[in-house]
This record gives sequence, structure tokens and C-alpha cells, in this order.
Amino acid sequence: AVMSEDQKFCLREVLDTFQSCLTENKEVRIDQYVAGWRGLVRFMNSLGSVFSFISKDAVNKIQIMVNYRNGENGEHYATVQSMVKYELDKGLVDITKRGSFPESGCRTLLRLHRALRWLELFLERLRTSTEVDKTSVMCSEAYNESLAQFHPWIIRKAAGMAFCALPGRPTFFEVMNVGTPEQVVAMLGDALPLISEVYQLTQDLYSQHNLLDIP
Ligand code: 1PX
Repeated sequence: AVMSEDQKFCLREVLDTFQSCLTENKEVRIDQYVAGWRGLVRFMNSLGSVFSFISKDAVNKIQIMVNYRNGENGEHYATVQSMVKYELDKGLVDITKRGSFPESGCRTLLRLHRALRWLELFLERLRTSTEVDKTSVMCSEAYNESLAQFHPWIIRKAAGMAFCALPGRPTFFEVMNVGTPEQVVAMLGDALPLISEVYQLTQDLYSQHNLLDIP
């Protein structure tokens, strides 16, 4: 599904975008992947300006990927698989230490990929939560289990402070604009397996090529 700008924000459409990443032969389409992140960033921005340091970084990384796609070698950036092959064949990735390619596609996508794990963990917590659970706690637990290990202290601290500004579960569900809490839970149940699959395919590919630690 394509997100229409004039319609009210709906998280279902965003998560659908992630589902549409997968090709028949289980490759991950970069256009849809990036569109999914754009939608999430838009959602996050609607929650308040405390999150803008997070969205700035996400938007920056999204833009790097869009630029590759629009560039003269754009066709090599159609899927994560074709990008990895292309950049490795041409020696366009600094795999073990920082060097001439600080903004390679492989490196940039890895940052978003790590954040996708956070998303998966957070959405799973939201899905199984009850009225008494706090979004800030769910969010920081998901973060501590995933992205936090890749972030220096100062970023972890700032992220922790931002999480405290998250609206409570009822408001959060309303902003998602999916319907009743039961409908939110059902939607998340549908979306999560596909998000997990996108995550896992990327994880396996990066692992096969020893790309999980690109600095
Ligand atoms: C129903 C739930 C929807 C929630 C949607 C929220 C979308 C969040 C989008 C976050 C994307 C974050 C990308 C972060 C990439 C990253 O790790 N960048 C760091 C490393 O990059 P570098 O180039 O230096 O190697 C960079 O240092 C990041 C800095 C910004 C802080 C990142 C904190 C990430 C917290 C993620 C959780 C967002 C919580 C929002 C709650 C709605």
C-alpha cells in the first residue's frame, strides 16, 4: 500500500510497506524498506519534538540510501542482496575499520537494520501488553536488548530521556490510528512475522558476508 499524504496517519499502512519489501525470491527491496522507515519517522515526529535528534539521524540515513537509488548505479541498489554484492565486488565498503567509504550503502543500511530489531521487540511488547503497561518501559526494554549495545553512553542517555516523553499506552494506540486496542493487537500480530522475516533475511545475509560489525 502506498501512503497518501492527505490521509490521516495510519500505522497499518507503514507496517504494510515493510511487508511489501519481500520479493518472491526472498530478497529485500530497498525502496520499500526506506519508505517504511520514512513512515515510522513521520509517526515518531507526530509524538513530539523530543524525538527530533532521533529522526534527524534516521532521515539522514534514509537520504543516503535514496541518493544511491537515484544515482547512476541505482539499479544495483534495488535490493539489499544486490547492494551487498555490488558494493563488495567493487570494494566500496570499509568492513573492519573506518576508511574511504564512511557512508557505504552496506554500513548505512546496517544502522537501520539494527533499529529494525528494536522495532520488532517494541511492537511485540506492545502487542502483548495490557492497560497497566507503560510504553516508556516497553520501549527502553526493547532498546536495551537491541540498539543500545551499539550506542555510546551519551546516546543511550539521550534516548532514555526521550523514551520518558512517550505518551501512555491509550494515547499511543490512538495515534497509531488503527482502531480499537483489539484491532491494534490483531494488526501487530499480522505485521510482526513479516517484519521478523525482513530482519532475519538481512541478518543472515550480513552474517554470511561478515558485515555485522561495519564501523
Ligand atoms: C508503533 C511504533 C512505531 C515507532 C516508530 C519509531 C520510529 C523510530 C525510528 C528510529 C530510527 C533510529 C535509527 C537509528 C540509527 C542509529 O543507530 N544511529 C546511530 C549510529 O549511527 P552512526 O552513523 O553514528 O554509526 C546514531 O548515533 C544515532 C543517533 C540517534 C539516537 C538513536 C536512538 C534510537 C532509539 C530508537 C527508538 C526510537 C523510539 C521512538 C519511540 C516511538
